[in-house]
Amino acid sequence: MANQTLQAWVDEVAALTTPDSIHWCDGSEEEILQLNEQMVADGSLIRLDQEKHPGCYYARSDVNDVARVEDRTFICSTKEIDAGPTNNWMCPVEMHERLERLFAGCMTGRTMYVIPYLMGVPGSPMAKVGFEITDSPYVVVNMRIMTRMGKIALDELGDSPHFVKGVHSKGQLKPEERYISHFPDENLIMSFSSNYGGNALLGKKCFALRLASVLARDEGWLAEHMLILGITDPDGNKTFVAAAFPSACGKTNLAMLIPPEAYQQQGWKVETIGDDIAWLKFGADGRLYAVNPEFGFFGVAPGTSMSTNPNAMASMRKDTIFTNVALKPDNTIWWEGMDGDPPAQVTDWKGNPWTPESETPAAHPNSRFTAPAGQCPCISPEWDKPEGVPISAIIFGGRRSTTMPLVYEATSWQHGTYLGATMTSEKTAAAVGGLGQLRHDPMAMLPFCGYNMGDYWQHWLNMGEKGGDQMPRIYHVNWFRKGAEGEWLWPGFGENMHVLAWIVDRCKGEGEAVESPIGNLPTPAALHMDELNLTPSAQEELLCVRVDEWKAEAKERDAYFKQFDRLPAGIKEENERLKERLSTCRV
Ligand code: OXD
Ligand code: MN
Repeated sequence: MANQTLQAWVDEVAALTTPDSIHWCDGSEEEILQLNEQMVADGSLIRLDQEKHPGCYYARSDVNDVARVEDRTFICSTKEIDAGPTNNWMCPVEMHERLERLFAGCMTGRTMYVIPYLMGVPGSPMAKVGFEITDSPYVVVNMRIMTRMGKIALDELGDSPHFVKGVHSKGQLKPEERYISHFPDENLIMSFSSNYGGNALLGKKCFALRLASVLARDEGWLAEHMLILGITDPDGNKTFVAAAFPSACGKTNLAMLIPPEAYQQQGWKVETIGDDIAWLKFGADGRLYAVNPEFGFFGVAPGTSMSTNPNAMASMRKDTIFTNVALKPDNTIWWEGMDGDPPAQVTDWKGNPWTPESETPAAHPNSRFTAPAGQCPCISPEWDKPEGVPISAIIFGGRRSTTMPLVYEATSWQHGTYLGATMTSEKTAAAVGGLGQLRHDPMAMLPFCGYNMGDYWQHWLNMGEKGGDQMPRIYHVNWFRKGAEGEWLWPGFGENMHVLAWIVDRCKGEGEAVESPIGNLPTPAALHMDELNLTPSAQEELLCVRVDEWKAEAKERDAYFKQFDRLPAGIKEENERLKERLSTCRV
């Protein structure tokens, strides 16, 4: 082993955790086959029907370990103020002591796997190397799909001492021993007692968002919870867009959108670059470029079908791991919302018999597929360009039943940053607890920002200063507004193309808009609303800005902002301006 820093760290972790053996992962096909075999033999994986699902496996997690655990996730910066009011903080010395007690001897009787992986495209100035040490072979096979793993990362690292360290043990999966801890000053992640993707696949949320956001602040770039897509318009021009939505709000669906027939005929096309994370950096031309640092999709399964997202269904046609979905007697899989009628009988995600009469879901609402991104039929030819793609627009969105119109446009980068900072959404199953409650989720980064949220907003404002008029335009969308009877007003899915096309038009200096107190709204004609089967009242409601609702929203924002000691002046200013515009506006 040429890299002394790496070897010394691996030795240190092995001395603490005392595994029976150490396996350095090379990321080869044979290695993965052998690990899959081993897990099938010990019962932790089930091989699916290999004709219908070649190379695919099925896993069930512990019933108490099915989602990210935000109350057990910690940012252990030296000073508490640097974690800020939205993160759990613990003094790094104390957290190290606590974790050392838990990790001591935890791999006895187990193999310790050392996973070298790369986040980003090889040779890209944005690529970064990480190592995950784990005692979970399930983590290894998932990391092989989600990251560029093995020799490629070792080659990229060479003898550099700069890499992100991750130590993971599934421990005994006791919830009270669960800690997802980040040490930004040491470039270190330590995760104990969970085997769930977002807590255990350390390249994803822990590195590519929480630690990367800190690196991005220090190095002048952005690490964001954003999908990236390329939109080809009828002139054949491609516009690249990044979009941030809270977990389980349709990012994967939007990233793989198929335009409605009428749009396709005009020449519109959508391609995927990423579905969850974007790293954005200034290019030599001064524009903001984005790369998807991941290599796979870790998508929510329920609701995914040939009608809602055929591209996702095609992405998982082979070499995919399904976790916590339902298993059919013929060793194929099922989940709520899949095409066709529910099967007469399945085994549910807990391993119990299930029929359509059962009162609980067959698949856990946060059950997942882990699929190679390269298998997506609409993957963009630019998805692995080392320099990334130039971003023309950034979209923020939340799940809101009321108040938020279908789409509106910020009038400046500062105003757009304010739109991101004030994002709120109804909670989903991607994290434990509070389903359906409205919560603030700034830039969809609430669970993922590795430092003080006020400083993070300031960093966004600083990026805007630097980029000037080359910065992307910023939008806010809401696919989830409901009518008086609780019905969805907007059809969503492919029809979201109406909104994307307007955004592309705006980026080209076209597309009609009207001013409102909250920002610029499209006219119904600019959205081609008449091509949809919407009632006149739905049309109106979707683009309606109710001043009374917005005054209540602004009041609530005032209260929300009080917790931030480091609220940037630019955000405060936009909040005051909004209130002023609302107060002079006639209802
Ligand atoms: C995810 C999440 O898994 O945001 O992408 O929870
Ligand atoms: Mn996500």
